[in-house]
Amino acid sequence: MPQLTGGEAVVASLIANGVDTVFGLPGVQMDNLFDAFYGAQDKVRVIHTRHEQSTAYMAFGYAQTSGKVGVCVVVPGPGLLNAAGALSTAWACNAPVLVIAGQVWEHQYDKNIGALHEIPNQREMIAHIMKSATFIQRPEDVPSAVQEAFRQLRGGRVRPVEIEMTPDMMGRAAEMTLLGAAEPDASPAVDPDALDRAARILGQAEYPVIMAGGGAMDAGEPLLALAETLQAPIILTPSAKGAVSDREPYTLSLLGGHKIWSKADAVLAVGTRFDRALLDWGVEGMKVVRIDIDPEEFGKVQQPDVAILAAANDAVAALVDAVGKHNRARESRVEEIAGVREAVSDELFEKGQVLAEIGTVLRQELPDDGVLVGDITQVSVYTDMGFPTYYPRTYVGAGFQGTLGYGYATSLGAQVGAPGRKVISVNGDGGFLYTQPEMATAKQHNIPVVAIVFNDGAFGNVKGIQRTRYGGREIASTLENPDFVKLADAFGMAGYRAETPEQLRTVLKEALDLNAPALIDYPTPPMPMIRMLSRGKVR
Ligand SMILES: Cc1ncc(C[n+]2csc(CCOP(=O)(O)OP(=O)(O)O)c2C)c(N)n1
Ligand SMILES: [Mg+2]
Repeated sequence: MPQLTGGEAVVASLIANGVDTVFGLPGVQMDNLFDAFYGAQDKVRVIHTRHEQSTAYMAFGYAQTSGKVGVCVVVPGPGLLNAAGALSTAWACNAPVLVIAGQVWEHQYDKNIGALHEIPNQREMIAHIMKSATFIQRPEDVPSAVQEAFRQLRGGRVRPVEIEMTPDMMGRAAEMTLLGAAEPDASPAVDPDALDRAARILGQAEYPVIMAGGGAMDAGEPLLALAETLQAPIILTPSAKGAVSDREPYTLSLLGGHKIWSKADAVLAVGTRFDRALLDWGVEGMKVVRIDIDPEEFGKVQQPDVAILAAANDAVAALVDAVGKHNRARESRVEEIAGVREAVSDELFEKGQVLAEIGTVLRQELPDDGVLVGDITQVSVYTDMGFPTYYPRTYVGAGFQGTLGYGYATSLGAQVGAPGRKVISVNGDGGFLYTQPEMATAKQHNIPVVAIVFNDGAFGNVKGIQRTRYGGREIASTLENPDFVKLADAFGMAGYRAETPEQLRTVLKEALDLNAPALIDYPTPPMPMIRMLSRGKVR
């Protein structure tokens, strides 16, 4: 049996699970672990950031574009807390992020004596936004603990997972048996009775629609086949963008979905919390079929008529077969859906012309397999509804967490997870400064993201609300910004300025061609506010 330190065992177990990149920020309690990474540099790339939030954002972005587990490493206490906003974002997006946190020394553990970086009940505190959080007590427990973490990260409803360890245990050697890669649990079998009831509802419906969320990201093929069979539009939430290509004639954004909702008499909701429809649009009188891997989702707001507990791909594929015998004769809805899509783009253009023009430039300049990471800014509100997406995992958002400032660091991880492809990071001037110091990380690790900062000198969303709903009583929403082009220069990257969509096109082309990190400052008057366009009761 080999003798390994706890730290070496962590590294060996990560490698056994196919990890070749981690995002971390060291400190004294992590020195034994980082020393183990030192010895494995030919197998694992360690990308260090300037703030712990960015280790977790990068792990999140990496997971979102690669579909693999993103790993981050942080010191205990403030390090882990610094990462918590990012981890809550990974939680919201069901992203497989493994966070490896330190602890205080063993003789200090759980004593609440004010040891360096000590916070009471660290494990319990972070557990609320983790699928599991585990204190690993002995070096020899590492292989099984890491394997269990990966089992959880690869099956069922995916959520971030935490493991933590004292520095003593990372440094102590013990005899142990290393384990192979974790096998995910088998997905639950599709219940034939539920399947038949669902097929009957959908097949008999006059106007069935499909709504897909992030849980349907890998179910694109059967979703499209089902849409064709039922002539049903597929409403893709922002988290599902790319699951089915927008080149297919059946996809609709939330705004398109909102427009057709009153006509629908049955809905199949796949891998989505479905809150927009249940709480906001209304589903009275509509038959509801839900597919989810998490049984707790079904009854949260309203009991569905049929609930199918299964992986999205399995259940939708089974439905494609099962619907046949119940299905009505159907005329093509393709033309009607095309009309809705046109009405959506007309409305978006009318309500937010400059956003639509910018969105068009972004789509035309970003290759089809390129990745757009949009922070919480007006341009992203537009792209959520109006940015055609062609491949899974090419459009990254913050999910229900709406985490301002998640974008830039996330885009760097997204780029590491999608090497050789183009990545554009869309930011407001407010959100960008959250993780702006990671320009140093982009430069040091040569991560060629092109960041655009839409610079309206404001927390524009907040200011707009203060203007329209609070009688112009503006407070805490005006921003005095650095010169972003000079900032790019200071970090040793190319900086550009554009003030119109056409200027943006010119400099974006140039920046994307550099294959090096770059920043584009886009000074702008207040942007149109289109946030509410897909909201409101329909029935
Ligand atoms: C963590 C977090 N803090 C605060 C907010 C509230 N918030 C939403 S948008 C916004 C302003 C964003 O400003 P900016 O990034 O400049 O984008 P703009 O609206 O100006 O386009 C704020 C403060 C949030 N969503 N998340
Ligand atoms: Mg702004």
